[in-house]
Formats: sequence, C-alpha cells, structure tokens
Amino acid sequence: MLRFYTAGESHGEALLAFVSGLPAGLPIDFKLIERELRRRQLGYGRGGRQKIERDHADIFAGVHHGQTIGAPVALRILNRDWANWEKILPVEVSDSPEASSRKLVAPRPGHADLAGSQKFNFHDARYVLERASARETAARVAAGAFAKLLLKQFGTEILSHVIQVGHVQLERAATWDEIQAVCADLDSPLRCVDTELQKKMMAEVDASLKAGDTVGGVFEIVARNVPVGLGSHAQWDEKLDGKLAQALMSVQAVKAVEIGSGVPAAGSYGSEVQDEISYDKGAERFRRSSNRAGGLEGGITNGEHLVIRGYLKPISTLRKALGTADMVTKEPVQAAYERSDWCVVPAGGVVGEAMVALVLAGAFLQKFGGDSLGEMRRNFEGYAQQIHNF
Ligand code: EPS
Repeated sequence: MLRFYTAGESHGEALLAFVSGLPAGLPIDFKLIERELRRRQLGYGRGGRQKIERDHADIFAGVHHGQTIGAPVALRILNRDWANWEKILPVEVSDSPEASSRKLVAPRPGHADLAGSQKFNFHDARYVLERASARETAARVAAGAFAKLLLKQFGTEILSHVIQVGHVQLERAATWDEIQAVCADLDSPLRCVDTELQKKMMAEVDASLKAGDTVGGVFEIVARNVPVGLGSHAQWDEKLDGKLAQALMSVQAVKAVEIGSGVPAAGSYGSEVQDEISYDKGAERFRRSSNRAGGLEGGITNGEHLVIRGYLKPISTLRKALGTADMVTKEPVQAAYERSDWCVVPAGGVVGEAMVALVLAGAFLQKFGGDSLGEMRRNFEGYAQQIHNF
C-alpha cells in the first residue's frame, strides 16, 4: 500500500513529506524532483513568496545509491522565509514582543481561519492559516515526484494545462503533443496551449491584481498509457474515480472536480455521452470513438487517456478586504490581509498532477504488488499479456 503524509507550516522551519510503500530498486531522478518543485513555484499571478523560496527536497531516508530500498522515504524542503519568522513563530515559549506581533483575529471569508480557530479553540487564526496555506503543496509535489518516477517505469505519464482563468476559457480539446510542449516550456506564463487566449487570461490576472482581487480557474490533468483495469467497480471505496476526486478536492482552493466531460454530460442524452467501442485488429486492442468518460468507466480505468479537471475558486486572501467579524471583540471589521498570490491556477495543476500520480501509483501497487521493482514489473507484464490475449 502506498501511503504519504506531510507536515510543516507555511512560515515554519521546513515542510516534510513521508512516502511509504514504494518498491525497492526504483531509480531516483533527482533532477525530476527539482523540476517538479520548480514548476509548482511558477505561474503568472504569484506573490512575493516565490522570490524568496527556491524549493529543494533533501532526502533523509529510504534512498541510497540513487535508488529506493523499500524503506519509507523522508523528505525535507526548507522554508527560506523562516529566517524572517523565527522570532514570530518560535518553537519554544517566548516573551519577545515579536512572538505575538502577527496575531490574526479578523478571519478571511472563504479561508480556514474562522472554522479552524473555533475547532482548535484559538482566538488567533495564525496556527490555522499556517497549516492551511497552500505552501504545504510543495511537500505534496515532492512526494508526487516519487509516484511519477514509479509510473514512468511502466510508461505512464501525467501532465497538466490551464483551460480557464477567470472568465477566459479554452473552448477546444488540447492534444497530448500540445500539452507536452507547453509543459516543457517553463517560461509559459499560465501553461495554456493557446498563446493568444493566454494573453486574455493574463489580462484577467492583471485586472484582478489592479482591483486588489483574486482570480480562479480550471486546470486539466491528462495521464496517458494508463493500463486497463486500475480501480474496481466492486465496492464504493475501490472506485478509482472516487479516489481521484478526493485527492484533487483536497488541494487548497479546489471546489469541484470533473472527470472527462462529466459536467456537460449531465445535461445531454445518453447517446450523446457514451463513447462507442470498437476493436482495432491491427493494434489488437479495443478503442473508444471518443473519450468523454475521461478514461474511467465504472470506477475502472479503460485504457484511454485519463482526463480530470480541478476547479479552483479565487483564493480568499484579498487586498481589497471583505467584511468579517473580529474573533475577540465580535465587532464588524475588514478581513486581514496576508502576503499572498492572486492567481494560482498553473501551480494548482502541478499539485493536481502530484495528487493524481500518488493515487495512480497506489492503484498500480495494489494491482501489481511487489516488494521490488523487478517483481512488480513481472506482475505487470503477465497482466499486460492477459489483456493482449483477451
Ligand atoms: C504558497 C502559497 C500561498 C502563498 C504562500 C506560498 O499560500 P496561501 O495558501 O497561504 O495563500 O501566498 O506564501 C506566503 C504564505 C507568503 O508569506 O508569501 C506556496 O504555494 O508556496
């Protein structure tokens, strides 16, 4: 079973990630981990923090001589900003005036500030917002890079692109080659495959910055070379679409998830929605005439590209603050402002890729098992033969 979890506060000393259940003998491409972390930091509409941080994952356990050893992997990403926060958020008890200088009592509507403070019984949202912050996603991306490395061994690749920012939407499907090209270009401001449309998206980002506002959007994740048969129809919690939805919904600011053409399907007839099946004798495989199912039928992968979208609401930290109630005085006040981003859609896609990779790697391990990569590969190849002979 593949398990992972993270620890760390946005302005704490470091973010940590633990990944357990990877097979032994998986070669680790350290550059790929760095690249994934870099990709998450990019994008038009990000705040000052990304100029401070240069995310790098130090590996403390589970990898030796460049490969996994079947032991839990432990990772650490240092927060450079900790130097500015050490006195504000000390680990030990402190009577320094700085230690109480960044209390937050005016909860931001839409943030975890108020519900989290009530739940944990703090009259200061600082501790809540520190952990609720999307800074935590750096640790997920580092963990997800290990999952991507495992999937790559079996030819499965995961990419993402931006299909909507604010009111500007890509109206057509993008090809795998287009998505690959835009992902290869780290200078692409919003990772949109249509450069003209991207300019309009950038104008949306500019307008939101000017107005002291924020802007949301939609990222689409595509996985290719996903084998038939991951997940199961047999039990509610074995359905892979459900697991993917949960993984993506857990990403900060994601408020909806769509698989394939799930949203328009609800307003269409059955004949317009299902993907017709044929058998390609040359390629000796079944095919679908279209992929409105997004590669999943009955909670099982069907061998088509996996297509899943994350809908990000605009983030809740607004320079032009909304009204709120002070947590102590209960009086009406303006919500607090913390340095933040104003558009995170491309970064959301990178985090989404990591979450999809972790779910798919888990499904691979469940289906093909194996304590070592070699054992897993034998199981995979035997199954691939079964599918081929079907
Ligand atoms: C960050 C995500 C956002 C950033 C944060 C870094 O976090 P939040 O979800 O809290 O808005 O704004 O930066 C800061 C907290 C800061 O001090 O600038 C990320 O993804 O790295």
